[in-house]
Amino acid sequence: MTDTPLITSPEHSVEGFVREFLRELNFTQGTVLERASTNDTYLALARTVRHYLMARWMETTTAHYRRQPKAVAYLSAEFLLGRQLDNALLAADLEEIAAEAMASLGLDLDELRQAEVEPGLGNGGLGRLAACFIDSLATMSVPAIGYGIRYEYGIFRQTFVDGRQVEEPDHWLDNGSPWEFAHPEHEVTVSFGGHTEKYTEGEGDDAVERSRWVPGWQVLGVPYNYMVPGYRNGRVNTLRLWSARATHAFDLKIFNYGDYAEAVRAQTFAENISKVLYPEDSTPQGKELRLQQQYFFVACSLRDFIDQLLPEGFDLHRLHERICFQLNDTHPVIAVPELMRILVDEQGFAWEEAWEVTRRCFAYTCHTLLPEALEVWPVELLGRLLPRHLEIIYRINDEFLDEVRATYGDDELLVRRMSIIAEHPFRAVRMAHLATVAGTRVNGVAELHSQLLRDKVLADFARLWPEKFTNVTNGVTPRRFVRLANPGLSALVTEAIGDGWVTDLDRLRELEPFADDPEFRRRFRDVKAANKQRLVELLERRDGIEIPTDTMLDVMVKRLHEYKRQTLKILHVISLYDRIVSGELDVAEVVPRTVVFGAKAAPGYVMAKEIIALINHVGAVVNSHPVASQVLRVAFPANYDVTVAETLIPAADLSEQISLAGKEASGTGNMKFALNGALTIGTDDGANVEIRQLVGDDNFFLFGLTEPEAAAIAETGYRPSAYYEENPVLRRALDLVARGEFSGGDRSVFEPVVSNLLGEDRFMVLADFQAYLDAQDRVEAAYRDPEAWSRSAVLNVARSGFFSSDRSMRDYLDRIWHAEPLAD
Ligand code: GPK
Repeated sequence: MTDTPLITSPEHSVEGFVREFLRELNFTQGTVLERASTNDTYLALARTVRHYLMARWMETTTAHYRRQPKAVAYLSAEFLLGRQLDNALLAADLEEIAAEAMASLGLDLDELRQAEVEPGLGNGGLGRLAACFIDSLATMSVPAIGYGIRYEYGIFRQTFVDGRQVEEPDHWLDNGSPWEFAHPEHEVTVSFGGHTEKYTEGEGDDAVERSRWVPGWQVLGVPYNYMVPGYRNGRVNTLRLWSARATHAFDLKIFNYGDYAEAVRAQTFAENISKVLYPEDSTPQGKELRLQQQYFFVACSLRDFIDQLLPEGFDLHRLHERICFQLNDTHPVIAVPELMRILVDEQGFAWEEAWEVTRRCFAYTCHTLLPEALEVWPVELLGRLLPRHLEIIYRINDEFLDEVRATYGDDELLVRRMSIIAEHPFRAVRMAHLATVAGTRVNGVAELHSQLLRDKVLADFARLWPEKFTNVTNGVTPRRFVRLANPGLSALVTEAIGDGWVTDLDRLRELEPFADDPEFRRRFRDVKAANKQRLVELLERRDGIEIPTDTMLDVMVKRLHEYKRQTLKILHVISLYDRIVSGELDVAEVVPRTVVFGAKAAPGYVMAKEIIALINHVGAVVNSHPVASQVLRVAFPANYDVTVAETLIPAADLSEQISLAGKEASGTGNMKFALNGALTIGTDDGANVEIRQLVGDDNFFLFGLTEPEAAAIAETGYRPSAYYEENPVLRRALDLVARGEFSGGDRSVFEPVVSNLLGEDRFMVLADFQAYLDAQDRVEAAYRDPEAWSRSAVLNVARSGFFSSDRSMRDYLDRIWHAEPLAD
């Protein structure tokens, strides 16, 4: 590589910023200030900020290439980034300069921020975690690259019609996407279909049987690069998302036959691969296009890493010294046979040699405990789409099962349980097994989750390879979720302990003494009140929802899933309503509260959508009841996303983390709330366990069955109707729903929800109902004492530094990647 002179950044001043901005407006947007639309202005602003990061980006990329340190490639089908402008301004230390510069031109920075459409390239926790991780890696100067898919349509936009979820396409690219850089010159060809052929290589004693893939069709992957700026550390890493295009040869050939329509159809077919994000969270549908997406992006990414990021002539026997490919759940696991194929078929490695390298290059993170969330691909489908990969998987499995038999003897039941290939109900590839066999490490995402992986979900594997299994508790980036989302709290904390916490979140501990300082607590409450005001304004502006400013803000935001138990929360609301309306509770005795829900349901998840409708219908009745609405309000803003989270979480008093114990792998929303000074009401599940240990029992409202208790009940046979029969409060709440109180008297509307709870209740809502109500009584009592409550809230902030994704990254670096930050 020759020494090219690096560009210099624009001048770090208001004048410099204004100059660059106007240049962008004129030269790139082709307009002038007087005639510019908000979108023109936003785009010019975004590009201006981008220019300040550009030199750092080029320097970082060049340094990685020149120095070839061990790097991390985070392979993830989802990156739920959230808006980019704010984060870029923060990273480049331009917040004040940009605000002043815009003001000097008569523009409002805040208003321009609102013009950004967030890239919703993920479903929920898993995708947002990936975004937090790449932020931390950049901030910690770790050589890392994120690889994923540039979906043309991200997670659907949710609207409500008669309280029911309706999905609309997410046109996030329509107004232009100033944060991406397309590199068509680095396109990669990806093959699919066709068949394999056996052939003999060499002669006589040296002859080896080999297999080669004769693909049936191909598409191109075009990389789009995104900056991943570190927080004021002069580093900018890269996120590379792949977009599918038709191959030139393919359509040319058809064009030559004169079938224009067919050629265009072929193009559409190819481009469909990166068209839309599948909106299922924890419930994969096994669709062919989804497997195409998975193979498409990992094939592009491996090719890219080998061809673009390694020096020419690099000896791939040493690949593991340069890279760890982290598999974010099973979605990218087809990368394992793909690397084997590259090494064996393309590079001529012996099988054993290739396997040795491959198994050292991958590590696997599991994000679930639900059996239905573990991906399997029908052998028929995988063999049709990727015939060579299926052969490779079979061979990996054969050798693996030999090892199992060698270790345990001919225990065929065990062999069948562990096999990468499931036989029933149809022959299918178990991607979690493949990942576990191939990975150097397998990790869960919270202590309890990792324990349950070892003891239950992957117990056979943990017995065979105990050293493979480890835990890395999730984390969240303090830049986005405290510093940006909660400027009031950030300023207060910085005034108290300095600003080191932004990159060293453990330093929040230094706040502990301030919990006993009445003046600090008063200011903390002022911040909370201001954040509530900000939320009130957002909901009014965005949704036309009116909520009071001065009530306890009780928030449950997360994907709608039965195991997360939004039904338990709404039953609590119903019960409160019932007791108020019946006169059992006097409004004067009730702590006024506003319950806010935010949740998208997978479009095909019928029960989840019924629960959304129930929440909305209950909300409508409660909010319009003259007495109940004095102390109880329900708000369910549609289309909960990262942007809403950033205003909602800092305003919350109470964080609802009420999954059935043993079902939520970790949770990350729970961490964001604690860090922003909400108290948690939660079960002994996921990372709640660690949150409670850290913040202390007195500052956390624990309730409900433990995992072993729930497992024991399931074992002996759970009878939800028994709870209904024995508990009059529960009975009244459920009867209200059944009688049509929230459906205009129509008993049929919510009958499926009610009968599911009474008949099956897979996640034991009824078993935990009373414990939850009791815990809510404790919440009320605690909230009545503002001094004690705010003391607890401050302690939650002070003791949650562990949940920084910077700490998660250190754990991955030490336990899994064996890589380190690249010194200047
Ligand atoms: C887990 F299996 C999955 C999935 O498909 N999507 C998803 O967001 C979540 N997750 C877990 O449900 C959370 O408990 C966890 O905090 C998050 O992944 C990140 O690990």
